[in-house]
Amino acid sequence: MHHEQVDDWIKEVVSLCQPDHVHYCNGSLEEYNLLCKQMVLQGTMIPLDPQKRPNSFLCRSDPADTARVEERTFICSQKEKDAGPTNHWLDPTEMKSKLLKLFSGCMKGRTLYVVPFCMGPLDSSFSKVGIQLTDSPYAVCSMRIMTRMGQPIWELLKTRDFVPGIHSVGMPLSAGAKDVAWPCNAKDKYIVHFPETQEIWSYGSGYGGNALLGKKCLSLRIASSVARDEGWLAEHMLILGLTNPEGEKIYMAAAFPSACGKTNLAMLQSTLPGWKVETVGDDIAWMRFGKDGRLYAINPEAGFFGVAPGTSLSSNPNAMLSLSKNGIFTNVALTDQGDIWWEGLTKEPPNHAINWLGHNWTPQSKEKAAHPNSRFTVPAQQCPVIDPAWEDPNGVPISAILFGGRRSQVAPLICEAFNWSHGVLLGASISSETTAASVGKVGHLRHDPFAMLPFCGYNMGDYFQHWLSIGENQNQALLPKIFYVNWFRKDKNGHFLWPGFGENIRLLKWIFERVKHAQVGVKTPIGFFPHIDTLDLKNLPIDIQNLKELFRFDHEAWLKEVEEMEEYFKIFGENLPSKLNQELSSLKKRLMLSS
Ligand code: OXD
Ligand code: MN
Repeated sequence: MHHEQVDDWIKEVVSLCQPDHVHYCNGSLEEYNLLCKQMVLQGTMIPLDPQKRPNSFLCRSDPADTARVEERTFICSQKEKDAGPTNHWLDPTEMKSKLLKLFSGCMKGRTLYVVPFCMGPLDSSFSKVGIQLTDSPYAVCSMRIMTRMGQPIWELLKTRDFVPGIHSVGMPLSAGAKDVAWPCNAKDKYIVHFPETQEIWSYGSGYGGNALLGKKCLSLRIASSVARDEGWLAEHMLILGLTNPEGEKIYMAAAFPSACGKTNLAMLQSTLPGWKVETVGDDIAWMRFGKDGRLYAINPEAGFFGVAPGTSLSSNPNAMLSLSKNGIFTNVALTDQGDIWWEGLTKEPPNHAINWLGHNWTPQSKEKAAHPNSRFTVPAQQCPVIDPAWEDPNGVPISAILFGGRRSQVAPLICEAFNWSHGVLLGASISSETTAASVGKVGHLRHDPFAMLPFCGYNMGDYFQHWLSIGENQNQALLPKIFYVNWFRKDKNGHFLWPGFGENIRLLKWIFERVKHAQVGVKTPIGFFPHIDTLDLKNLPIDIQNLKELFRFDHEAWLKEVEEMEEYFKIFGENLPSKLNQELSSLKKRLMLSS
C-alpha cells in the first residue's frame, strides 16, 4: 500500500472495528512502561521481582490460545493453485467478506493501537515497513521488542510503501463489561494473508506468530512471496558467525522447524577452546546475492521470541544472560520469590510455584509448570554474543547453509550435499517430529520442506523451483555449501546419541574446515560424510558405538525414505520442478548401485 493511503486506511479500519480509542504508537520507553503498567492493573501482566529480573513481566495466556494455529492459517491468492497443496486457501473475495463480518465492531470497548514497524535495520535496503493495527497492548509491547517500532518509521513512511496488517483478539467489550486478563476468541481464529495485495488480517488470537504480525506473517509468508517475484530468499533460518582460534570468520544460516534448537545453535557456547559463535538472528533470514556473487543475509527481527522450556545455563547460557532484564515471559511458572521457572531451567525444581495455568504447583503435580510452548521475548542487543555485524545494512556473507530436523531414526549426524541442486533436495526432504510450537499432536513425523511448511506464502512446488533457479544463475564456486544435520538421533532405548548443545561446535568446525580449506568428506549415496578422523572429538564424552550409530547408513531405510519422498512429491503435481525429481531419481540410482 502507498504511504499516501495510510490515513485513509486507518480511518476505514477504525470505522469497521469501532474501537473506543485510537492510539498512535511512538515506540518510546515511556509509552512501553505505561502500557505495561496498564496491563499490570488489568491482570494481563505480573511484574517479576525487580531485584532479580528488572523491568520484566509474566503473562498467562488463555489456555485456548497458546501456540500458532496452522489449521486456521490461510494464503488467499486469486488462484488456489498459487497457494499450493501445503497451504489452506480460500477465494480472496469470499475470505474478505468473512473477515469484514468478523471484524465489524470487534474492537468495541477497546483501544486500537497504530503500530508502525520496520523489519530489518532502518538504513537497510533489504528492510520492509509494516503497520499493524491491533487491539492488543501485549502485541504492541511485544512488537516493540521484536521489531524496530515507533516514531522513526513515520519518517520512513513518507517515502516508502508498507504492508498493512489488521489484528484483533476478537473479543469486543459491551459497555461497562469487565475485561479478562488474556482476551482472545476461543472459538474463531483466522490468520489470513493476501500475498498479491500484501495484506495481513489476524483474528482471535493474541499469541506469538498469530499476533506479532511482523514475524511469521510479514517476514515469512508475505516476504517469501515478494522474494520470489524480486529474486531473493525469505527463510525460516538462524544466522550465526563462527570464528576459529586464528581469528578467521565465516557466517552460516540454518533452517530447522520450530522448537528444534535454532536459538540454541545461534547462541552456542563452544566447548572447543578458541572457537566462538556469535548471533545475527535466531529465526528468520532474508538473503540476496550481492554484486560480488555472494549470498548476503540480514535478520529482519530485533528480538528473540524463544521457546523457554529446556533453556538453561547449561543448554544455552547466552540465552539465559539475554533474559536477565526487560523481558516478557509468557506461560512460564512463577516462583515464590517472584521469578520465573520452567522445566529444565534448573536441575532441582522449586518446591512450589504457580504454574502457567495459575494453579499451585509442586514437583509432584501432574500439570506442567510451564506450557511446552511457553516463550521469552527479549531485545536481541541484550545477547552477550550478539554479532558486531548483526545490524549491518548490507547483511553478512553466508558460506554455509544447514538444513535439519528432529529425526530419532535414519538421518545421520551430518552430511554435505554434492552441489546446490542436491542441496535443494536436502532442504525439500526435511521431515521432523512435530513440537508444541503449533497446536496439534506432538511427536509425529511430518514433512516440513526447508522448515517452511507453515510459513511459505505460495505454492511450495514453485518455491522449490525458486531455490533451484536462484542457485543456477550464480557463480557455483561462490554459492554457500549445503549441509544436512540431525542432533536428535536416538538409540534403541530412546536416549539421544549425541550430546548436542555446546558440543555441536565440533560439527560447525568441520563445516568451517570444509568451507575454508576444502577438506572433503567420504562419498556416500546420500552425500559426503566426514572422515571420522577429521571430526574433532577430543574430550567428547561419547562412546565409539554411539558415534558409529550416528553415522550408520541404513540402506533399506534410505530406500524406503526415497519411496516415501516420491509419494510425497506427488502432491505438488506439475508444480514439482523436474530438476528436483531428477535429483531424487539420481539418489535412488546411487542407493541401488551401492546395495
Ligand atoms: C516461532 C515458530 O515462534 O517457529 O518462531 O513457531
Ligand atoms: Mn520460528
